[in-house]
Amino acid sequence: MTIIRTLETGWSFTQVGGGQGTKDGEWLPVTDFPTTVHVELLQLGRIPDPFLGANEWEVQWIGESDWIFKNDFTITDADLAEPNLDLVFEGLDTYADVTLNGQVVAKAENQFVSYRVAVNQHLRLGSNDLEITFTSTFKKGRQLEKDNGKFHLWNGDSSRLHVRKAQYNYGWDWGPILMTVGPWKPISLHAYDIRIVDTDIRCKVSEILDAEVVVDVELSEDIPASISVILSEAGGKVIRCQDCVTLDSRRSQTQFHFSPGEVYLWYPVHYGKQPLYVLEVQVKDASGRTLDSRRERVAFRRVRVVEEALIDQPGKTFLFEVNNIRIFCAGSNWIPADSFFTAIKPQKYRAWLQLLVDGNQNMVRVWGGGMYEAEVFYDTCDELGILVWQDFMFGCGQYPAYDSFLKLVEVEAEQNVKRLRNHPSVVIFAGNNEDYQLAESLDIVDYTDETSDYRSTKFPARYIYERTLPSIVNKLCDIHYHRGSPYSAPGVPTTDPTLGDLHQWNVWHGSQERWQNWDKLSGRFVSEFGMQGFPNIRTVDHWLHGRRDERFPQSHLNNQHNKAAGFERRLELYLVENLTHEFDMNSYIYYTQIVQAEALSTAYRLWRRNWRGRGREYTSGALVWQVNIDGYHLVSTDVHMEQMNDCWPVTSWAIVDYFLRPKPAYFAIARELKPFTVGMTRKEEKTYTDEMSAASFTIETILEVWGTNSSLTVKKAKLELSLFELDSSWSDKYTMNVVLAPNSSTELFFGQLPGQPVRTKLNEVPRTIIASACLLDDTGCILSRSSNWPEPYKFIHFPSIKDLGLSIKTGNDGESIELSSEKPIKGIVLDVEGEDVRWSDQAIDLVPGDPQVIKAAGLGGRDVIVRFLGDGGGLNVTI
Ligand code: BMA
Repeated sequence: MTIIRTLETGWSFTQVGGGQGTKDGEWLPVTDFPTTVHVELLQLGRIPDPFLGANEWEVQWIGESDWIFKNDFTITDADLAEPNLDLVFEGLDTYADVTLNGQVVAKAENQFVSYRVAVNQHLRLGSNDLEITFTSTFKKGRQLEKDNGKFHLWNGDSSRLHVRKAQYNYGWDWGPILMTVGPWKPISLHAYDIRIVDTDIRCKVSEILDAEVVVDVELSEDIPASISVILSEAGGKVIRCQDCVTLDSRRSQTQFHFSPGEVYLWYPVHYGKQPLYVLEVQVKDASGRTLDSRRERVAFRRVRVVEEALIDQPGKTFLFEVNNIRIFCAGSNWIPADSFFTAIKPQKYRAWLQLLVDGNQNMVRVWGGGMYEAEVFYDTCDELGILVWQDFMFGCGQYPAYDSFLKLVEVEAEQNVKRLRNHPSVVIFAGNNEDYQLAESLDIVDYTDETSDYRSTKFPARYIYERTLPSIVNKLCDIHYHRGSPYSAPGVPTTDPTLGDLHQWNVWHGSQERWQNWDKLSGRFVSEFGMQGFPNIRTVDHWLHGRRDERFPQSHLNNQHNKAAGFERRLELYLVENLTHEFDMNSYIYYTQIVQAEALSTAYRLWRRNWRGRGREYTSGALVWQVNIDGYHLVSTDVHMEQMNDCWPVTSWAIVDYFLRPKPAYFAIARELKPFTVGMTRKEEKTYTDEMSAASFTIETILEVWGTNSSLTVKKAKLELSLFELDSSWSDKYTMNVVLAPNSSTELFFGQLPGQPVRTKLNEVPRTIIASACLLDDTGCILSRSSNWPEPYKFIHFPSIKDLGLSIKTGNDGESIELSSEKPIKGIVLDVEGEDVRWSDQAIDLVPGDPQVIKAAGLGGRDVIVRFLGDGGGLNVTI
C-alpha cells in the first residue's frame, strides 16, 4: 500500500543574497505550508499589505529576487526498506531547482504541473535535507523572451508569454502585479511496492440514457496482481464489484453496463439531482494483500455541445445539452479568487460557488489567464450542479510554440485533463482566452489555412490550439474541445455572432455601444460581456486605509484600485448618457452600481428571450465578466460575508466584491434568471407618411412583453400589466392569462404602449409612462416582476421626495423590511451605517400597489439608508 507522508512542517525560507526585506543568510520560519513568499513575509510583518493604499508598488522586488525554501525530514530503516520512495511536488511556482542532500533531483519550470521524483538512491538514514531554489520568474521570463522573441499581448508584461505561470500575476485590467513564488501545493514522500499510475474512467450515457462505465487501469510495474473495481454510492453502498481483465503487461480493463435504475443521472442545478458515486480500484497480490488503491468520484451524464442549423436565422446553435435536455447557460466568468492561491481556503470556494447558485446561475467559466482551479472548486461544482467551462491557461497573447515551450504545454495539458476529466461538472475545454482575437487584431491569422503546421507562421500557437490540445483532450477523455473562447468555426473570425461563442465587449470596450442595444449585439453563446461598477463603500474605505482626504472618485488611491485602461472615461460615458448624477464618493458608488445593474440585467433579459425553443435557440448562454475579483485572505478562513477581510480591493467588472459583498448587479441578474420571468422592452417606431416629406411622420411607442420558463413543462400563469404616469395620477391595468412554453421564451404582447399618444413632432415630449409587469401563478404568488421606464433616465423629471409616499417598515424581527410607495421609484439600493447587512435583493423598482419585502440579515432594526434615481443625493429614512 502506498504510504504518503506530507512534508508540511519544519520549513524555512531565505532570500538569496538578502535584500530589501531580509538579511543575507537569514532563514525565516514558514507559517503555512504550502505557501508563497508574499504570504509569509506579510505574516512576519516584513512587508506592508500590498492591497492597502498603493502598497502594491512596495513589494515588486519580491518577484525579481531568488528564494530558497528548505526542510529536513527523517528517514527510518523501515522507509529505506521500501522498494520505491518518490518525492511528489504537486506544484512549484515556477522555476525551481530541487536538491536532496546536496544532489539536484528535479528542475521545475511550469507552475501548472506536478513532479514525481524517485529518490531512493538519494535518501539516507536519519535527517535528510531538501532545498528548493526558486529563480525569479520575471527575470527568467525576460531571458526567455530575449532568446525566443518578443510577441504581442493585451495585459501584463510580454515576457509572460514564454512562462507557464498564472498569467494574471503579471497584472491585468482588474488585478495587481504580484509575482508569486514558492512551493504553492503540497509536497510529500510516497513509499510503495507498486502503484496505480493511471485510471482512465469513462462514464458513458447513450442517447436513450443507458449508462455504462469502462475503466482502464495502468500499474507502475508488470507484476502478478489482481485488480478489482468497486462502484459505490456516495453513502458507501456497493453497486458493482468486478475484476479487471489484463490488456497488456501493465494495463487492465473492466466495464459495467447498468440496468435502468441501478445508477442515476447527474443533472445541472434546477434540472434534477447531482448523484455522485465512488469508483475504487484495488490492486492485490496473490495473498490478498492490498498493494495500492485509488478512489475517484464519478457521475453519469450525457453532455453534447450542439452546433446545428437554426430556423429563420443564419449560422448554427452553440448550446449545451445534458441528458438530452437543452440548457440555457447563464453564469459567470471566474478569475482566481485570490492573488495568493494558497490563502484561499475550501470554505471560501464553497461560499463563492454557493453565491453563484443562489443567484440562479448554472455555469462558470474558468478563464484562461488564471489557473486550473483547486480540486475543491470542481468538487463543489459537481455537488451543486454548476456546469464548468474550462479554458486552458493561455490568455490575450500571441503565444510561442517552440519545442521546449511545447513540451511544457503537452505535460501540462495531459496532467490537467487527467485531473479534471472525471468531474461531471466539466463540460467543455477551450484552447485559450481571446488569443484568436488578438491574432485577428494583428492581422496574423490566415483562416483559409486549415492544414499547415502553423509553427513557422506569426500565429504559432495555432499549433497548440488546433493540434496539441485537441489530440490530448480527445485521447484522454470524452469532453468536448473548442479551439478558444471566443471561437466561431474553422475559417470564420471570432466576431461572427452566428457561430460558436462570442465575447461581446462593444459595450464598455470596442465601439462603446449603448447597453440598450444588447439585443442587436447578441451571439449564439455570449461567453463574456460586462460593465464596471464600484464596490461597496466599506470596500473602498478598506483600500483607502484611513486616508479620508482620498475619499473622492478621482483620487489617486481610487485610481490605483481600478486597473482598466480608460475607466474614468467609460464609467462617465455610461453615466452621462443615461443618468444625472452627483459626484461625491457615496453617490458615485451608487450611480456606477446602478448603471452596472441596469446594463447587465438588460443583457440577460434580452438574451434569454432569444432562447425560443427547439430550432430557435438563437442565444444559448450568457456569462457575465466577471463574478469575482482576485484578492487575498490571509487570516480568517471563515466564510461569513461580514468577516471576509484582507482581500484585494478594486473597482472592476465583478458583480460581487472582494468581501463577498454582492453589488446590486448580482441581484438584478438573479431576478432575470429565475425559473419564470417576465421581460419588457420599448421601442420607438418612426414612420414617414409621405416619402417626399421629412416633416410628416408618426412616432409610435411599442411595448413588447414576453415570458420565460426554464422548467420542462408548460406553465400557466397570469400576467398583470400596470401603467403609471410619473407626473400625474393616471394609471391603467390589464390582466391576461398566459401559457409559457417549456424551456423557452414566449411572446406575450406587442403593441402601442398604453397611454402613450402617437407623436407627430420631435418636440412633443412623450408622457413619462412606467410599465410594470407581474407574473403570478394560479395561487396568486408572484413568480416574477419587471418594470420598464422610458430611457434615457436623465430626461425624467423625478417627483419630489415628499410626493413619493415611500414607506419603509421593519418586520417584527428587525431583519426584514417592507417597501411601498405611491409613485413609481427606480433603482432602490439599501444600506445602513456600520456593519453590513445581507440583503435578499437590491436595485429594485417599486410601483404603487405592489409592496416588496426584502430580507435583511444583520439589520438588527437599524435605520435604513435608501438611494434611488432622483433622490437628490441620498435619503436617510428613519424607521
Ligand atoms: C476580457 C477578458 C479579460 C479582461 C476582460 C475585461 O476580454 O478575457 O482579459 O480582463 O475582458 O477587459
